[in-house]
Order: sequence, then structure tokens, then C-alpha cells
Amino acid sequence: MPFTLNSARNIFPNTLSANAVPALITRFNQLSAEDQLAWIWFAYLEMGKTITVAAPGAANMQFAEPTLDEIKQMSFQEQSQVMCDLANHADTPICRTYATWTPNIKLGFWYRLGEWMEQGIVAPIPEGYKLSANANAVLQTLIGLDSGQQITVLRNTVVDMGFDTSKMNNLTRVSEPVVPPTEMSKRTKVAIAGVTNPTVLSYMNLLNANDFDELIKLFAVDGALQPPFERPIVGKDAVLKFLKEECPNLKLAPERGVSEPAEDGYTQLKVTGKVQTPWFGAGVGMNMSWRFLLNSENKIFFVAIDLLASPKELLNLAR
Ligand code: ECH
Ligand code: GLY
Ligand code: GLY
Ligand code: GLY
Repeated sequence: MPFTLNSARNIFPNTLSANAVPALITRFNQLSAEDQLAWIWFAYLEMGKTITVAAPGAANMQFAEPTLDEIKQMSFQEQSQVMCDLANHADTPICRTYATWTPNIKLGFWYRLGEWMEQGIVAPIPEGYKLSANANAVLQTLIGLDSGQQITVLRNTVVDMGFDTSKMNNLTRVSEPVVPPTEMSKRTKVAIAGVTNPTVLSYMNLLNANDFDELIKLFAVDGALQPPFERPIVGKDAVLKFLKEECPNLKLAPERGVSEPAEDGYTQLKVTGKVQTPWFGAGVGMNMSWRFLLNSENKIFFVAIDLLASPKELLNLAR
């Protein structure tokens, strides 16, 4: 039986992904909007003790600027309302605009609001605000996670805010200006113990070089990419759009892998290693796996990227 998207998703079923992340987000979503905002504020402060977030690039900020200016002009009460609306997924013009932004623009927007809250330009979390008992318990759970899982929780809560895009019929996403690929002489090459497959090595090297136009050529026409905790993105056009919007300046450091033949001339490979995001650089190494299914032409039919449950999982290459 040939592979389908669904059977592809189940290759290397022993892979243990960080289920603590979606479990925590479910509990977070049950908190009130006020509690959610204060929770993120306290979480952000707590994480700031050990890891440093980089300032957003100008490219990420330009789309958020008009909305930030609008918020700056508001009274504290109106500003608090906007932030609660975002957490509540309300149907307001700002919540609709927010929904059109890529994750990096959303993160840049909140980064700036956080600075303004600190400087007294935007309504702060009220002094002495007491988190509910539930919110406190969820915060304690977060503090117990490793830093890669912590920043994933934070990123996903920010990405989920705003009006629900599935309820918008004329959604035109704004795209960040495309980051140019690294020039040839400055590119790096990965080495992966146990893996010599040229498609997999090129995948890592081209992603590290921001060379998305070449990277997409490694995919089958109906190929799919499944980001952590998300549904697969299917088809070359959609995958290329995702790569250009969400994947600039990542640093992939795969370490080891395993390769074996599958049905119909397909090959399945699992690779584990570390990934850095430009937001935290070398300060946070996320423990990741890539589960590739290549077709008989060595094109990517499917690749799943998972955030692993623990560093121990880096050694788990079992089928
Ligand atoms: C304040 C209080 C009020 C409410 C809010 C606030 C501000 C919060 C802020 C939060 C900032 C958070 C940030 C998080 C960044 C996280 C980034 C992550 C990136 C992970 C990327 C991965 C990539 C994997 C991939 C690989 C591939 O091979 C294919 C592509 C891809 C405090 C004001 C809200 C400011 C900056 C977790 C794992 C490896 C799938 C992408
Ligand atoms: N079967 C492993 C995962 O989906 O994370
Ligand atoms: N500073 C990380 C970014 O703008 O993507
Ligand atoms: N959750 C990581 C990403 O999709 O960028």
C-alpha cells in the first residue's frame, strides 16, 4: 500500500514529543484574559532571569508600527482593553489586523508593548496583581520545563491571540520582506552521524542558509512539512510560503540519525539534534527531531519536526 499523508505522520512512532507543551497551553487557555496577560508577564520576567530575548529586526516591526502607534495614543484603560481583546480573540479591528500577521510580527509587537509597559508608556499589569491559584499552578509547571519548551509555550500563546482567522473570509496575510540567502562562501555544512542521504543533508544546509527557493526543490509536488504541534502544511506552494514567512535565521544543528528502506522504494530517516531560534540565539538549544519520508526519487514526501520531551530523546532512534 503506498504511503498517505496520514500513514507518513506515523513513521518512527516511538518518538516522544514534548506533550507538556500542549498540556500546559490547554490549562493556560482556561484562565481569564486578565490572568493570561499577567501570567505571560510573570512568565516573561521569570524566564528573563536565565535567557535573553533579542530585539526584533526592523523588518518584523514595520507591519506592526501603525497599530503600535494607535495603541500608544490611547488611555491606559483603552490599552488594557486592547490587550484583553487580543487574549479573548474578540472581533475588533485590531484583533483582525493582528490575525493577518506572521508569528514573528506578533512576537515583535508584544516585545515592543512589553518595553512600553516597563517604561510606563503602556498600561502595566496592575501593581500587586495576584494571579489566581490556577494561574499560579500553571506558572509553576512552566518554570519546571526546560527553556526550549518554555519559549515554545510563550510563542504559541502569542500566536494564538487575536481574532480567529478561520472566521475571516478575506484574509490577506502580510509577508515580511524575504531574507536574502547567505552567500555561497559563507555557508556552513552539517555532518550527521549515521546519515549520508544528500536530500537530508541539503535540507539542513539550505535551511541554515535561508535558501528557501532551492530548499523547496527537495520536496515532492504533493510534499508536506509538519511543524511542532501543528497540522501538516501540504504542497510546494504552501510549504514555500511557510518557509519564507517563518523560517529565516534558524540554526539547525542535527547530530545523529538513522535511515532505512520503506515500502514502494521510499526511505524513512529520523534525525535528532538541536535548533536555535534567532529570538534567543545560542542561549536556548531546543531538542528536536526530524522524521523524513523520501519517495523513490529521493524527494521529500513528508517531514515532521518535533520538539522532544527530554534530552534523552536525542538518543532515541528506534523504529
Ligand atoms: C508581555 C505581557 C503581556 C502579554 C505578552 C507579553 C509579551 C511576550 C513576549 C514573548 C516573546 C516570546 C518569544 C518566543 C520565541 C520562541 C521561538 C521558538 C521557535 C522555534 C522554532 C523551531 C523551528 C523549527 C523548524 C525546523 C525545520 O526544520 C522546519 C521549519 C521549522 C510580557 C508584554 C504576550 C514578548 C520571542 C519556540 C522549533 C527545525 C518547523 C520552523
Ligand atoms: N509519533 C510521534 C509524534 O507525533 O510526536
Ligand atoms: N529577532 C528575531 C527576529 O526578528 O526574527
Ligand atoms: N513552533 C515552531 C514553528 O513553527 O516555527
